[in-house]
Amino acid sequence: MYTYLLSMKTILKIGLSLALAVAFVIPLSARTVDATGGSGVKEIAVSSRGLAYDVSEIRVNVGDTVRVTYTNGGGRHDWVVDEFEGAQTDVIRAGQSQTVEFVADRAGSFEFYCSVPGHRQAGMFGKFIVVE
Ligand SMILES: [Cu+2]
Repeated sequence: MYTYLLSMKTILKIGLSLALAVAFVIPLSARTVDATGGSGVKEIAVSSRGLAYDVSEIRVNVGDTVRVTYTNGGGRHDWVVDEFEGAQTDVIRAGQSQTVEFVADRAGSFEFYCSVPGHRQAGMFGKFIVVE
């Protein structure tokens, strides 16, 4: 019985450790935003913490009007996709957000990134995929 209780305690400890690990990992792991369903303007929220966006991949349909609101969680950053006119925020400060709107007028796999020197190289980028 004593051994059983001990092992239950150990199991609970391991469980708690795992739960904590998951709690720490989830907010840091970036998500995919699939906006290929539905119609109308595709509203997409992107934020960042440190040198990482909270979104690793955005998917829209060719011809979609895309409205990206970027919220800066710390530091000085922007959000840019070179291939689409208007897909660029200003470099904004911590706590600020800015919305840009553009038309995803060609299909392909592109990259969104932060244009502050060194940030893209440090991992501040993601995929912007326009589906035919
Ligand atoms: Cu940056």
